[in-house]
Amino acid sequence: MLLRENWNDTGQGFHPVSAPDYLPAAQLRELQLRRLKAVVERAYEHVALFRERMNERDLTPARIESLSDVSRLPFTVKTDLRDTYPFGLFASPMSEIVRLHASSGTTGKPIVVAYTQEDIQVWSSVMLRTFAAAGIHRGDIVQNAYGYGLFTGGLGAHYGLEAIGATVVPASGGNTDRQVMLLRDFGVTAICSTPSYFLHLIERAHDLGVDLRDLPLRAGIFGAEPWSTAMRDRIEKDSGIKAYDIYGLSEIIGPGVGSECSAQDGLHLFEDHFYPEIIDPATGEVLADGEEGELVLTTLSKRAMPMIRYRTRDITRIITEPCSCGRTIRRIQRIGRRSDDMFIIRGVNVFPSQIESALLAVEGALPHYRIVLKRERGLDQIHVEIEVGPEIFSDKVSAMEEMHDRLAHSIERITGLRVAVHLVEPHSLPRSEGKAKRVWDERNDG
Ligand code: DLL
Repeated sequence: MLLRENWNDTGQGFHPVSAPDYLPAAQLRELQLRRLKAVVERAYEHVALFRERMNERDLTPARIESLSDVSRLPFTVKTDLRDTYPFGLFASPMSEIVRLHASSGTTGKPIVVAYTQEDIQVWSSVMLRTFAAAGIHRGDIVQNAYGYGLFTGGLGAHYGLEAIGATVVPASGGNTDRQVMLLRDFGVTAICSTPSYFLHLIERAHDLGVDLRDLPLRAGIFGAEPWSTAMRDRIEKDSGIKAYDIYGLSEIIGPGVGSECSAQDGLHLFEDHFYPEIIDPATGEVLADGEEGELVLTTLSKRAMPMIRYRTRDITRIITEPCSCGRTIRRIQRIGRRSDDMFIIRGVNVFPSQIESALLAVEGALPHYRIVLKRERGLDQIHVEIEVGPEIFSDKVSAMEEMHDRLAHSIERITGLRVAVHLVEPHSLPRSEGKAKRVWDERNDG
């Protein structure tokens, strides 16, 4: 199959060499331009919404002559997918579409995404490259605890793992006690899940008398939600594994847009398939490499559903410095926040990730928290509930007070805001099996 030709025997079993990760820049740009022209033509020909927007701008595909011409193309946004629900942005006839996925989001109709046979091959190959970057190879036994189903995580990871030749345990999300049993009994060496679900697994394993540090488990491939570096440190310390960040979104392909390598210092973007730009989210203006802004992606090879200049809402920056791993594809900084998850409290902009970092900077705070926004006497207030270890609860009131003050100060230092901190007992907050819900906005509840 297509993927085999990327493999070379490195002497340590079969390792995919993933040639596109190491393309010289000029060759990569040439490939991107060729693919860009083709995808713009395809979208123009088959997707009415895109054609109309091009026509409004007096643009034709022939006017795209260089990579920088991307910035002349119209943006695509999430509501475009909702407005054309379910199949309005498809560029292939149903007879060529072999898979549909959907992402529910928080309100209204889901967004639907489609794949042809070729799209599935590209997806498998970028997931193969993802796993290769995290050091996964033949002989690894990988428990895939991303949800199988309409969510792209489960099947996306599954195909990549099979392509690399690892043994997949398709556990899907949930049924945590059984997950712990499989991890232990099957000698699992790597796991895929959301970082928040893995935290739950660590905790449940501990309750069941299993210390993950004693198992052969050595790597986790975690994504689908923001997680701070403080959270990564906790995960690595409590489980003894290396925790790699992977990024992606349904609209673009699912997981497999970018991933960390052994350097764990930014995520390599699979630029040969996804063309990145960083824009100012307020003005839409393209920013220079290195500047922080909203990530905009153009799919260069997607057939069933090409996405032109899709506004991800994810905030990051492009890292242009070469990576110590030798890959030439560029990196993006880990995504800590989205332009739409910010809340404004008494005039101050706050991101949930800032609160997470502040909390986890305090020793004794457990990585289980939630942020509740309330309106009290006409003023917005942030309440933070956080679990703390049993030793703090069983101790004297003074230990609780001291902990409370340290957490409140840490948040104030980072956000500039005084917030109401509530210490709660271990296990008292809801656990997630997929993406964690961190913020509960109760400002409009009565
Ligand atoms: O979450 C695809 C995925 C599955 C990625 C498994 C990684 C692993 P969606 O459900 O469409 O797709 O959600 C996409 O999740 O725009 C980000 O806001 C967020 N997200 C995904 N990965 C990360 C990450 C999948 N590593 C949305 N860090 C994206 C931060 C992430 N946020």
